[in-house]
Amino acid sequence: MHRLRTCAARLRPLTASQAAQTVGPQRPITGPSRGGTRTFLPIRCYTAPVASEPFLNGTSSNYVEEMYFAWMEDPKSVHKSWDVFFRNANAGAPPGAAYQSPLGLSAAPQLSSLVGAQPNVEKLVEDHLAVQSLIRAYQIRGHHVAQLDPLGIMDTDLDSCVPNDIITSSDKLGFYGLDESDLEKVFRLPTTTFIGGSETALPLKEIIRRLEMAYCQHIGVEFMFINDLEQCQWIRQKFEVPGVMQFDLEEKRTLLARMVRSTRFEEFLQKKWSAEKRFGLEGCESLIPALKTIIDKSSESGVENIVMGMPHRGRLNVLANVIRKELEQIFCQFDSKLEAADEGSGDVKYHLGMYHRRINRVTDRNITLSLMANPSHLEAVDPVVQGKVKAEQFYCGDNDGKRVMSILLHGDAAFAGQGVVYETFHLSHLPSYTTHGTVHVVVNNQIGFTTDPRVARSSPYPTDVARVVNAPIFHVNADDPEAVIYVCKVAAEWRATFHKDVVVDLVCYRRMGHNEMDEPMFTQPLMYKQIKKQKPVLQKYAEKLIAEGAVNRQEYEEEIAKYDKICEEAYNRSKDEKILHIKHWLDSPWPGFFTLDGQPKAMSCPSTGLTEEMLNHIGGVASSVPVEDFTIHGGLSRILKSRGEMIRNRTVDWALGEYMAFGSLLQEGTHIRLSGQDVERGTFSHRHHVLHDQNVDKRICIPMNHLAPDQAPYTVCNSSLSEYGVLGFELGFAMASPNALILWEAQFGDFHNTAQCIIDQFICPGQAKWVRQNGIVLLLPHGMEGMGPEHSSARPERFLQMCNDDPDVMPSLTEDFAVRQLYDCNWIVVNCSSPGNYFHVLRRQILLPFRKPLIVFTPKSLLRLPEARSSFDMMLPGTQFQRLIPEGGLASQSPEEVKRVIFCTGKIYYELVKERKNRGMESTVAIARMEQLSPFPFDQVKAESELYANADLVWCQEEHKNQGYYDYVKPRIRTTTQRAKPVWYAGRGPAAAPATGNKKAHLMELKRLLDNAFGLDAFKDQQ
Ligand SMILES: Cc1ncc(C[n+]2csc(CCOP(=O)(O)OP(=O)(O)O)c2C)c(N)n1
Repeated sequence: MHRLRTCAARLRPLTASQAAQTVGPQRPITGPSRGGTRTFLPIRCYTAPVASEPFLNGTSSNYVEEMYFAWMEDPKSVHKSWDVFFRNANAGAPPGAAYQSPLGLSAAPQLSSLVGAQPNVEKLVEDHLAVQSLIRAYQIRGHHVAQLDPLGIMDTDLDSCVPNDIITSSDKLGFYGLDESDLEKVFRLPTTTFIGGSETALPLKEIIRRLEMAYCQHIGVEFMFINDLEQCQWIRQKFEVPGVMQFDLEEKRTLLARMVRSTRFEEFLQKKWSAEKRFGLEGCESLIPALKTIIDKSSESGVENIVMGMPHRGRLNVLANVIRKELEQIFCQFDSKLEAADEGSGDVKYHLGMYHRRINRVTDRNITLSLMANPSHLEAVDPVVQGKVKAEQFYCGDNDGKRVMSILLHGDAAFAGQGVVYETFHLSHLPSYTTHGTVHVVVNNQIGFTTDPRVARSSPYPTDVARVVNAPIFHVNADDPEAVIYVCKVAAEWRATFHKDVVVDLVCYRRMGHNEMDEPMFTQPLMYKQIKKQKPVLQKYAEKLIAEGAVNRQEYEEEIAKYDKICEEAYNRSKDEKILHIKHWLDSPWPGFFTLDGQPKAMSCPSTGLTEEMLNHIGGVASSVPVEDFTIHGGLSRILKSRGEMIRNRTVDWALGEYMAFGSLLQEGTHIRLSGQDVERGTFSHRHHVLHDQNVDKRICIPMNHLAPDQAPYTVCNSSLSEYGVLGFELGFAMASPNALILWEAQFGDFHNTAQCIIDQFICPGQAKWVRQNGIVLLLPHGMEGMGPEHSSARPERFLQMCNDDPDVMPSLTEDFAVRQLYDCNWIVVNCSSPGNYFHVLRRQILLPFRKPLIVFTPKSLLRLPEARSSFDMMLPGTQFQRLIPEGGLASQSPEEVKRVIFCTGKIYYELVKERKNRGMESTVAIARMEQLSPFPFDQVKAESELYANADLVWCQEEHKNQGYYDYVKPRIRTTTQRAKPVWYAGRGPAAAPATGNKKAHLMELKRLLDNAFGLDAFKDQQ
């Protein structure tokens, strides 16, 4: 009921004749429309001065409403002057004429004639509501009829229906109970529109025309789903205020020059290398000025560092004309005879990244632009960019994203199809993951390779995914460069104002097919017939400016000749390039970390041990609550108490081992960030890095941040339930600085497979492809504990299969072998059997003079196994990570008596030790733990197997034979022994699933594998 209350003075329409006197030039109500039916003719001119009541304004409207409703109930209940006013208004008095001075002050005779006109208040209310609804309809659905497709053949929203409530012909006024006779009537405008400019009332015809102008031309604005009034008002203002999209001469000329560069760059490449794939930008040339506008505007609002991620389309153009990579560096990439100066595979030219710091010419301010290298996997780079941006913000203290921001580019098919887009959007508002707004730009060429949108997505627009985070979406016809630039300005301002994501959907076409070698007529014949007829956008825009007199033809031609000359000269210089330096394409340099030649400063690793004092100090923090008046849960008190006891006994369990590593690194100045699902407490309730006050909501304490006043900060954050997005994010975070330990923990190790793309495309081959190192740590809970096929295996076989060390070549065992093989490897894979060794490997990750990804299979039952504790002695100065822990018991004292050496890794070690004891075989069977699986500890395996000359060699694992480590270790152990002995297998048989779901079967399998491991005759048949 209340919603319908409205101010009478606003309702009152002018009569047609009155309106005619006050309103500007008459316009035709309908004009040519798309398909002959859809829209009015746009006319960019706004003049409609209308008088208003002197005492009515936004602030008085509530009061007037009250008066009006009171008057309706009882005219005598209000002052006489209001009575007269409302009578006059209802009788059709125009705005400005309904008010009369109170009776007695002026004569009243003329009033009676108006009052006598019999008010029809109901109709008044209805008409007003109708106009309000109509305005709202354009705001909500105007984009459905906007002319977005430059080709004019597609419905960008995949729906050719015209909404009933958009007035595309005068007969549709009936939907609102209005008709043509109402068109000239003047209506007060609600506060939720800005189409009036400085005017508060307009004739209906003008209202519709202005709504047409704002919402149904070359820009389609989708924003009314945003549930924040201020933000909706902001957008309305940006698009509705008459004349808001005006460009001055200088802007037009700059825009033309940018269009020239964008267009001629592609033409130059096409001319020189017509048989090369480059994924050109033809059909969306306005992308370049679009990006430059976003950058200019953002620089204007204080942004100093922009990290970009983008797919193949137009990438070279962006490198050349947005980031300003030297053209010769780009052109020489086309020369296949160039020799690579760097190790590794390198990558194709349209995947490489880039980092550049320069002066922004528009703002005269410094700006750093980087484009992240990315794999072919579309959208995979999105979360990586966000992580990098978050890190850059974090390290420069940019807490609200005012100095560092991201721009993400997308293809329409990929934006709609790839789930990681959604996962990335969902990070955008989370406190530990937000980058305070990203500008997304979609190159919507209305096709994905050969597939039409109608069979590629179910959502109307490719951009609908952005609606989940209330991001406004600006669709724009990319053949209208001024419209493109305008929405880009608004997008950058939106980001600077609200620090939220925003999407610019550049609706364009693809002139050349998927790439330059492709024949698009096979699959989209009609579309491409139209494309062949389509005048290039540069030509269209140049003709428009020439017609307007903004430039003349000669100036335009000179601009083209100038850029062509730049390209030609760079091309000549590029012929002198003999060597291809992938390092020149580095997106994240780490100044000071390497020597000037890019080499590690040393080829050694200091001891990773700590003083007893330090261990005690960190242990003290780990077992206490370092703030006053903080009530923790009783169960947690017991945990902290038992931690205290362990510290007094000079031992650590898994959680304390981790605490010691983190705590010491923090005190040494290394920032640590641990992210993943439920990491704050730990999935297995062992970590408890965040304490929660039991009496005060959301009051927390992170003891790790109370170690020392000058320590580095510790970030521990529960993530959204995403692996692909969050792992990508952390990888990006780890790219920003080598002086931080960034860890991502999977809830259970097997869940890493939903982040496989990040692992396969970035983590494993990142350095080989893009010469950039990364020290990210993956913590993957792993272990066969009778929990069924899920949650058991972190799939070690997959990580090991992707290690680059040669199984068949025995490396030369130099003094620095251990560190050198770390330097040469693509990643490090470990499965620690003790918290002490876990402690060392974490610390080694930072103390090494280079960075490699570290994959850690972490335990579950070992977290609480008393045998799996480590003494302080294992962690004191001089101690270090043990790649292999040799047999240290009875067997090692008389090695010649030993009949078998069992090599194993991880948790099975404890089962083997128990079984050996039960069988009384301590002097006949040696057990060696391989803690670092890759790079393979050739030297130590050699030493251990040579020590037991009379023993056979067994690899024992609890995983199935086609899984786990066997296929990786077997050929390498054979290589260390020069294939003198077989490597027997004791473990589960091959299987499709990682584990049985039946607990009894699980235990049977375990018994069988232990029987094999200790049955000295078990492999007789296989000899
Ligand atoms: C994850 C992924 N799946 C498939 C492909 C193969 N592929 C390369 S480009 C392309 C079409 C992409 O279409 P769109 O996102 O609209 O970008 P456009 O090429 O049209 O610019 C496909 C399917 C890929 N690169 N990545």
